[in-house]
Amino acid sequence: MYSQGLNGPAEKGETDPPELLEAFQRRIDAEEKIEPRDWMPSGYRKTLIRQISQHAHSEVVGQLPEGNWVTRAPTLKRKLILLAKIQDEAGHGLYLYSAAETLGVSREQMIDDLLSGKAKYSSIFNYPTLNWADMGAVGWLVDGAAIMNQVPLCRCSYGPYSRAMIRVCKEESFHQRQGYEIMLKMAKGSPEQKQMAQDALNRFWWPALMMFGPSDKDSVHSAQSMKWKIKRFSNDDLRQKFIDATVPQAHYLGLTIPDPELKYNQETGHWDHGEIDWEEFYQVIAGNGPCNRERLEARRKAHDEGAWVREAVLAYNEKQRKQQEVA
Ligand code: BYC
Repeated sequence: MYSQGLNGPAEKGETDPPELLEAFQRRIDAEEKIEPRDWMPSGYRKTLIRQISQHAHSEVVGQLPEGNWVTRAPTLKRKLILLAKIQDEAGHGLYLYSAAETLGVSREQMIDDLLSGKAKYSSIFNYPTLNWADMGAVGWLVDGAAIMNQVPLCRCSYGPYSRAMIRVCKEESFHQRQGYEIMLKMAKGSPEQKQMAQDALNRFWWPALMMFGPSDKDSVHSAQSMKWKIKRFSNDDLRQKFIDATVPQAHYLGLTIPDPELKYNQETGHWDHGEIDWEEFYQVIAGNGPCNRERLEARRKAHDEGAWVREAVLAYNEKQRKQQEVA
């Protein structure tokens, strides 16, 4: 979407006045926040629109794998917790669309790009949620990976994005804990429940690692985004931090990470891991994952069925405006 042509001269800042570019970089280096009305390079604006809108879409599409379990949650309490979590994701989408709008893109445009299949959203949400333990694995691993990626975004150089991320991260932290608590219950439950937890871990481990994006050598945007302090860490560094934090949690659950090459490296103090299947990752982000079509279909259906609500809101606003004119 917006990134198409991101490598053209305008996007690299080559058409922006050099003195403005230098002054902008000085502000970034001095850790000043960039606000919507400030001058910014065209590539900075495009990168943020791309990343923030992808992030917003991920929050919205991310409700779907969990929505699958609302009617099947094992108890009323679990159902309420799950509903609250899903509602939080909708709220995150709202903050993020609002943050992207401050950059001059309309919400309609962003949503059109999602529904037409032009815009990306996180690869993880194209995997199915097959058993109740998947709700645990999603909270523990998916929200866990999201926190690892998003805590540094609280220090992103763009003010509205960084401020939105503070609240998002607080809520993600609750989501991660509720997921781990489900895993704990299942892993310490009956042999069948433990097997369900292991099965969920087996299916979500590698896709969770892919959430951090391609390896550093293949990440097209990282270098520039780090220079602009949109990103603070590389994809591989965040992935490694996530693995180092998560492996002991899996051990505590008594579960096995599905990576035979996973090994603690005494010299580096990190867990070395096996090769990620990048072919699978690129297939999923190209639209060919197990649930890509289903997810977009569900979003299109929701959008169509919500048309009357949007029309009613506009009609109400128009009525209010007319009444104020008369008064
Ligand atoms: N999935 O140069 P790179 C959540 C794309 S929601 C799909 O490294 P960048 C939650 C990338 O966009 C979690 N696409 O890019 C919600 C680029 O394509 P384009 C969402 C991916 O931007 C509900 C290309 O690959 N979090 O937490 O520097 C329930 C090259 O990549 C993915 C965010 O969105 C992927 N996994 O780095 C539970 C966080 N990875 O645009 C939880 C904000 C890469 O050139 N985003 N691509 O066509 C980011 O931090 C960065 O955008 C990324 C990628 C680290 C994801």
